[in-house]
Amino acid sequence: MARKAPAEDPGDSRLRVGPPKDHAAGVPAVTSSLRHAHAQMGVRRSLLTLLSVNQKSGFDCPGCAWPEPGHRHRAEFCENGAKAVAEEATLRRVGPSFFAEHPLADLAARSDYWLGRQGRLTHPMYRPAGSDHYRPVSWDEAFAVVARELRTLDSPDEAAFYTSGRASNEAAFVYQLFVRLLGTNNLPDCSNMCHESSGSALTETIGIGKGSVRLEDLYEADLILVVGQNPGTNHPRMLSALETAKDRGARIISVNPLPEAGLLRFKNPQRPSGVLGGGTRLTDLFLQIRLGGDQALFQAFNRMLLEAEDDAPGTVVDHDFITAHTHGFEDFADWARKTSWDDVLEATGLSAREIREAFQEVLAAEKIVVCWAMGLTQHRHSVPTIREVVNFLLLRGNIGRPGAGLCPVRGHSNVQGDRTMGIYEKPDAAFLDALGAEFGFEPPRPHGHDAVDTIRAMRDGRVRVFVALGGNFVSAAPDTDLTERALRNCELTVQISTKLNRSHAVAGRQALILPCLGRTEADLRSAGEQQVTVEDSMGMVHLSRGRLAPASDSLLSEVAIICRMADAALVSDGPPVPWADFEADYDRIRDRIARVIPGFEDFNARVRAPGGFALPHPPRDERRFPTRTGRANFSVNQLDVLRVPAGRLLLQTIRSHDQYNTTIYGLDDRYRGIHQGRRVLFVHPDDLAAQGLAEGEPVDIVSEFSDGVERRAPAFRTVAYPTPRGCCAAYFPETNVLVPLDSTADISNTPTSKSIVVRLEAAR
Ligand SMILES: Nc1nc2c(c(=O)[nH]1)N[C@H]1C(S)=C(S)[C@@H](COP(=O)(O)OP(=O)(O)OC[C@H]3O[C@@H](n4cnc5c(=O)[nH]c(N)nc54)[C@H](O)[C@@H]3O)O[C@H]1N2
Ligand SMILES: Nc1nc2c(c(=O)[nH]1)N[C@H]1C(S)=C(S)[C@@H](COP(=O)(O)OP(=O)(O)OC[C@H]3O[C@@H](n4cnc5c(=O)[nH]c(N)nc54)[C@H](O)[C@@H]3O)O[C@H]1N2
Ligand SMILES: [Mo]
Repeated sequence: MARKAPAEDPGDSRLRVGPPKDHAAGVPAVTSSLRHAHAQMGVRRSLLTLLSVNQKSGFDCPGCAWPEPGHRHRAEFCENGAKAVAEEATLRRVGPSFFAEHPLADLAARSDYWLGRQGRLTHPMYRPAGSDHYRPVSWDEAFAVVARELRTLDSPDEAAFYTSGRASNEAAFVYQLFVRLLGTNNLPDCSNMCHESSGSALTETIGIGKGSVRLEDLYEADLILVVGQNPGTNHPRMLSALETAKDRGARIISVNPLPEAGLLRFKNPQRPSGVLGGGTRLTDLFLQIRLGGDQALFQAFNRMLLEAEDDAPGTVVDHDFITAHTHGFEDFADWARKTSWDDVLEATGLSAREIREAFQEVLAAEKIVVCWAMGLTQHRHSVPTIREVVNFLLLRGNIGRPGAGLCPVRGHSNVQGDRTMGIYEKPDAAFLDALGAEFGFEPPRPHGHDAVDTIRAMRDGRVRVFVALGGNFVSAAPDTDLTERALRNCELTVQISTKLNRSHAVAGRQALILPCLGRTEADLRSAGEQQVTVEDSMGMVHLSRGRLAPASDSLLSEVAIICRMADAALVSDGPPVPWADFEADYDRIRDRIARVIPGFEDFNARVRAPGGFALPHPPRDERRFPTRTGRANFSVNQLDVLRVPAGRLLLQTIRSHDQYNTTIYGLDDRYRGIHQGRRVLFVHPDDLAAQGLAEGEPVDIVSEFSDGVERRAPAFRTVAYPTPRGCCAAYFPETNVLVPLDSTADISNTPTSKSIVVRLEAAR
């Protein structure tokens, strides 16, 4: 399968490649964010908008899920948060005349960058079967189309309802309620492609699929491992937290195939030393690991910890904790002692000296936090890798005490909250029982489809209606060509969106675009101005209130769209749900959440306290582990060493500094030295030489998988880069075409977007 590069994509003459940077942020970040904001919003609107990001009475930054510190700076936003805000608060508009001018085929040929730049969607639009254009429809007509198509299905399981992690708690709660009243658990979400491996591993081992630290724990840690994460770009506010931790004496080890700028050194523009001086050196030790080598690294640490304990009994391992709170230690320890050094060195690509040096840091630290993101979650063996991180922390009692713990750093600003609200294809019985009791119905029990299974089901005609609450499914999902065919095979696709994207262009036989308010906008309902709530990466729940005038008078809030859709689509003899009341006053929704979901008791009152409230986390709060054994579970994990055939490379697909997932803000990746181009492939210079390629030579990237299908991403320019031998990197979503649908992580079923076997061919 070959796929043409979109016409206005670069990979062309304008691309410039310079040396990568060794530090993040500082003054260039401030100027870059202001330039971007001014271009989208104008100067006055920029200042008003940016000053209310993450303030106690303002809106939650739609950027990432990093928590806000208790005491906030005047401007608690970062360069990339500012870009996320500008992207939504843009003054550009995509209205009916735009759709009259551009047939679907034209839109489908455009790049994500071009589509995103067209602006905010203003009107509900409908593409009737057989038409090559969207035309405006009324909201009532739109909901009637959804109702009609849902009713013609043979089973509610022929519909799937995707959620991207920006949806508020209130929207997510009414959405899953609607879907379950309809009779299915087909609730795939972006988590399936993101932190699902973390959720799977943590639920099994500690009993809750969420991280166990608060911001204060980072400040108090002796040692922080930042593994498989690029915070300088994706969680810039985390750099301030790491800086504070450093001020208080923490050591930091970064584990990453790439020397990411933000990890090495940080110039905080909110400090004089960050503006004028050299900033703070963040990383004390950088382990340049091979892709997928982390399981081996943590197994090696675990073996060394056990051996150090043998040498000096009672000094290394926390026996009291292990005895009182854990299960499976003996089996784990027997297995860990057998870890093969040869395998460790091969899998990690590190030297024994580097591993020993890191281990000295580990041994010297009483309180350890491990942070991670997509570098750990998007491999075949991601779940065992994260289990091994849990083993590592359990050994020394580093879970459930201050300054220590597990810190999976979430992506979308409310992805964690959406899961808490029941956006999950495998809901547990207790949740369904509570939901059914509250609303007087019997929720469906069989598990539904996750993201990958939804694509298979659409491809095979088993799912015929696809509804998306936000996101850009077609570009975010793996195996782009197959996913496009799957979506086009649907009878109806419905996108609830703020901005134009590829998922509007690659549509079912009928398609709807339902434009909604964004976080930054005032949400005026009949009971007055509404606020929504979100949960950050550390389980803090707080309010978010938009201030800006909506992008168009025709927009509805996500909550209103879902309530009206439910009201239109559900049969009238079902249990009575006051959809109109929910839509009028979100407090009514929160009252129900309070009765269904543990930890939300007295929700409306508590969330109005300054800063919101913390959800309970039994392992963190009381060292209670609600697992099947009632204890924290050590696990035994077969070591997976990713071996690649001769002449092949392992490709990871990553974010540039100028994108938010499938939203492309611009064509630069400043920290990695890339300007005005995205079709670049970062390769070790020796691998380039071994392949007989010159730096800068255009190549096709061809992925090889056991299904025998040849997947090709054409015309990438090679960049000699400090990545480990045998490992290369390129940006997503351009490379999603290479990720085979059936190449997923064991257990979590997450696409293996960080380890794809590829060969390079001189471009045709
Ligand atoms: N500005 C901005 N912010 C964002 C996003 C965005 O696109 N733009 N996306 C949001 C979302 S949804 C998410 S999930 C997060 C993503 O945040 P990240 O996970 O930081 O994002 P990626 O670009 O996928 O970077 C993965 C990092 O892991 C490293 N890595 C890859 N494979 C391995 C491995 O096998 N081992 C180790 N140790 N490291 C590895 C890569 O070199 C890279 O540094 O960011 C969120 N925040
Ligand atoms: N190859 C590869 N693929 C990946 C990844 C990778 O690292 N490599 N990362 C994966 C990860 S971690 C994730 S989370 C997914 C992301 O997958 P998604 O969440 O599906 O994708 P986004 O690009 O974040 O979605 C952007 C769109 O969301 C809409 N939007 C923005 N704000 C709002 C809002 O407030 N409300 C509504 N209703 N719509 C809104 C806009 O229309 C915008 O175009 O991609 C995954 N795909
Ligand atoms: Mo994500």
